[in-house]
Amino acid sequence: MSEAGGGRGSGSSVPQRAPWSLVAATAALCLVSATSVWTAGAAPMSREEKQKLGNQVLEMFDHAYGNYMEHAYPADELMPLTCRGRVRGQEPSRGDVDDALGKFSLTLIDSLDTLVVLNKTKEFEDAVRKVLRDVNLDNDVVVSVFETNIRVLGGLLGGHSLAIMLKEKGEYMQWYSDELLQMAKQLGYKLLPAFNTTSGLPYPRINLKFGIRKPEARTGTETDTCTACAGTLILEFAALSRFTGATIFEEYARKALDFLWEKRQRSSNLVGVTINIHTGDWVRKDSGVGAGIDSYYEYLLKAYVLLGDDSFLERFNTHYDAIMRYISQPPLLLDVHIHKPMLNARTWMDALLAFFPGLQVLKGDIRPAIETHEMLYQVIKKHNFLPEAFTTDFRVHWAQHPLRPEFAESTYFLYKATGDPYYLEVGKTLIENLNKYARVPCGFAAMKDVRTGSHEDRMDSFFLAEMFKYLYLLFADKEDIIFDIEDYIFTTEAHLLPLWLSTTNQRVSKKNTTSEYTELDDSNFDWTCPNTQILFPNDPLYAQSIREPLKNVVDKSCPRGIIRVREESLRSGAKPPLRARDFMATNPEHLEILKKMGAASSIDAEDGLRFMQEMIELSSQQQKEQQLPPRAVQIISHPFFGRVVLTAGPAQFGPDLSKHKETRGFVASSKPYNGCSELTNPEAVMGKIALIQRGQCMFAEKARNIQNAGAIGGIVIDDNEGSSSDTAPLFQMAGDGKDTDDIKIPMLFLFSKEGSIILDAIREYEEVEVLLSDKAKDRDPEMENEEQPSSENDSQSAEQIASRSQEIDLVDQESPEESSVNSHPESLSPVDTDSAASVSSSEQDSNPTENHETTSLDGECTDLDNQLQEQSETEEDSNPNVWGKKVQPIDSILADWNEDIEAFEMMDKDEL
Ligand code: DMJ
Repeated sequence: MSEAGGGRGSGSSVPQRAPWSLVAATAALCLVSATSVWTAGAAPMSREEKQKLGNQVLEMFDHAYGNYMEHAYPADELMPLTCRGRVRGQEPSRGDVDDALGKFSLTLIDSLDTLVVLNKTKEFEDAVRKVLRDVNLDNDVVVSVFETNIRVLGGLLGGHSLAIMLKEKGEYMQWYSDELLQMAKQLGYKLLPAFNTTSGLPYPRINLKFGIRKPEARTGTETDTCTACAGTLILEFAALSRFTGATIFEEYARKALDFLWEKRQRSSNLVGVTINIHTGDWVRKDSGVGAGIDSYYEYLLKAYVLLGDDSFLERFNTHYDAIMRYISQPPLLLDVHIHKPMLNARTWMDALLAFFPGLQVLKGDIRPAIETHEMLYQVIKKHNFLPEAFTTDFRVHWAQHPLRPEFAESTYFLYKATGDPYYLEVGKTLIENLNKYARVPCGFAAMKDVRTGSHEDRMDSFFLAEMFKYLYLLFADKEDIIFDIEDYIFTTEAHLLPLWLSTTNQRVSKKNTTSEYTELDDSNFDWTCPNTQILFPNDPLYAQSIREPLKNVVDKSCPRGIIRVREESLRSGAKPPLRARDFMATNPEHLEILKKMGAASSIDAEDGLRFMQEMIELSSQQQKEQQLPPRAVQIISHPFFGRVVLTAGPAQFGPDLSKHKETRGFVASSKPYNGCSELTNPEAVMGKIALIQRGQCMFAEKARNIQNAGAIGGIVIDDNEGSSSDTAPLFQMAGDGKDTDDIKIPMLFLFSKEGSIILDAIREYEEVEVLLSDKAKDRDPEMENEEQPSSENDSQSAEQIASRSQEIDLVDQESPEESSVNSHPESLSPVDTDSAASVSSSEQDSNPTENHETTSLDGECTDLDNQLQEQSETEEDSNPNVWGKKVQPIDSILADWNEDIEAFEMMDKDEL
């Protein structure tokens, strides 16, 4: 029997759908009205093809979920390269990202409702039984309140929502008595102590066993949280209240939202990225729709849809008006300052904002959704995945990609809104890329670097919670799903909550603050629903006509200024503002302009702020440009067939792999293993790629010794046991201070964990062939067809390798105590793993300093673009880098801009 108070017990009938008010209803109409319309731009996709793609999604899900259950469960996540579970405390810490792991079988809980959506009802029933039998929510672990809410509380509630739906259908889950709901309630009470602040904003972390205050809790000293962290609770907390009748959850989540609303910057109606949970002061005053803020906006609109409370819609509309006014620069969405919203705060966008077109569809604002989605798709086509961050001229800024689902989510919603088969083709590309580049024998691995195609030993739970749901639903017809998806709303983690909750247990008082909202200019909503009902049936080419002018936006983009250029002032003949890239410390005119920037008019002040930002960004870019990008070691022999790609550090000597053809060969261990003297086994390494252990002599010396023995390349493997590119910054191997022109073979560096994958493969398969390159090459389908092992066998092999990797004990290997990074004589310098400032050859095509082809959105560069480009090129040519000289004279000016500088610096450190 459920302890759930006034909530809906199992077996009770599903209440009638709530009569939600106009906008939510029209938003829903946006989703359903156009699905049958075909626009002539893309050829329609046949039912057979859609089914085929749907089945492919099912097979991919089985591969991910099956490997998690077989090799990782009950751990929180699967490590798909080493084919084992990620258990917190047993792996090197990855920092904040580990705060999602609470030793509560995260991936299983996050996958529950996906199983039902994918029609795997039997598996769902088994999974629920496992959760009830195995999951413990009382662990002494400090977890993120935000992640625990969206993934675990949301996962349990989504599971409960579909469990009661199935039970009512009368076939499955007949034994179910709200047990998942009881777990959710238990978890809800565990999270409540986090709200014990004067502001009502939650602490960012909590100890599941000890809460916040107790000394054993090891948390509770934090002062800041992100806006999304405090503002993404209402759906789960209100659902928990309404399911159970315990109003406290909804009350706490509402209080946090009310506080954020009060603290919005009143003149711009924007919110910052981080806020002090005690004082309510904005800690970071930059504002966008991506990392740190994203789901705050999402939950305002969805809280209105789920709870039918007008105040949420009014708040959302007020913020949306500000977003469209300041942040939206179609097709881009660029962060600005909350107190100076005409001033961009960044020159790059993060991958999390890819959810925004989907939210715009729910709002009914289709045009900008189509534009931003198209821009994102072109970035994806260039790099196969959306890099974690990319610049306004579409170069990679942060190169990793943890298989995020936001773009698939927006693709699904845009297809629902437009019915344009183009979006089915987009989904097909996503499926192909996942299988081609991320699929490994034991699951799907995150991309460590989209430029090299290298992997990270990581498969986040949101990949199962969201990616497969959205991809499956994209290709599914109504009859392919066993319930009506329109009766549910998706949380930010794509968990499903029933819309009938809007009329159930409405005991929490609503705040009537209508007078606080700003009068909105109706013209901002010209494109909102219900207009789409008229637009699409009348003009089936609507979506295509919006995409058309953007078709070359990424490939042939003009170099963009770092900040919005005041075009009027240029066109009117006024002197363009001084840009950081043009600054010369020796030019008195420039120094005079700088002095003026500190005071004077608001235009001068704006120029000064922009200048400071550019200086900081350019100087960090300069540092990055001196670094070589990471390289890839791709295992191409059976059973890997190119599917495992390891991130490798480059060498400052030997051939540059981005300019030379890749080196392909079988691997062999050198003797002595450290490669520090003439090899005693030249016959073994002759014509092969030699494996050498790091330490005891210079990298260049190792290279010469294996080269003399006839090796065609070398891989240096770190001797620090357990080191991994997941947790340590990659570096490039420096020379020995002498002339290294005699070294003609390529050398790459692998950390110990990546190296052990190769060493274990040798033990298992003897003959292991690899490719050393700047970027992973396409897998060879012919090779795979020659011998097609089942994924089960592959997983088994990978698992065996993983288990044996603990036992490696090679000749000449130092004990871990003897070896330490500091004891190494080799000189090291960091490799740029997170930025594309140093780009691979394919990236250089879009590098403004290298690509002189300039094209605007519709194919031609404007005079303005050319003017700026010419100006910067001329001065750059005549003024080689003298950045050391440039930085000094502006120190005094910097003092005047302290607050903004701090904000910029923090932005640079920002992590998603
Ligand atoms: C998910 O956990 C959620 O979508 C969240 O809102 C932010 N992004 C991750 C996946 O990228």
